[in-house]
Amino acid sequence: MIERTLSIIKPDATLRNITGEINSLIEAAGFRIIAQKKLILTLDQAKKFYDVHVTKPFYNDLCEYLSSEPVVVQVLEKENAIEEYRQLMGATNPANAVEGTIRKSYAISIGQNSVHGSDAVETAAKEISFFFSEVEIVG
Ligand code: DAT
Ligand code: MG
Repeated sequence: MIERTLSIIKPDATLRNITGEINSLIEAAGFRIIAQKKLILTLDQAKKFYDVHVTKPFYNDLCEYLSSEPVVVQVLEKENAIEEYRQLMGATNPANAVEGTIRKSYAISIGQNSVHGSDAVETAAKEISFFFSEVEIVG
């Protein structure tokens, strides 16, 4: 089934000017980037986006990090996009990421791990609508 997933190229990657390199990996893996924009999140927006992690000890650091510098948010479309993008991203901790994944290639640490991807159909729909209206998505 053709799916859509929400991807974020995080501050560590935008700061190092590797958005294009990451987009090349995304496109080479067969995803279509059907919406994309660069923005700086407010702390409140980052907290809302990551509210599922509110009880975690790393929540405050995570939200401050995500709102510290520009991010590129994008909608990716592909067969089985949600699971396949998780595979292309690699493990949350780059020390555990498989060769050839985005996080293995680019992540600095478990926190500064270069990319976000939705983890389920419901969260993908919620996260896409957090950033994009229907007219901004060109599938
Ligand atoms: P993922 O981004 O792979 O979906 P997650 O949803 O469990 O991982 O966590 C969201 C982000 O929070 C993750 O990309 C980086 C940060 N994070 C997760 N676990 C962490 C930890 N143990 N220490 C510091 N930051 C962590
Ligand atoms: Mg997650």
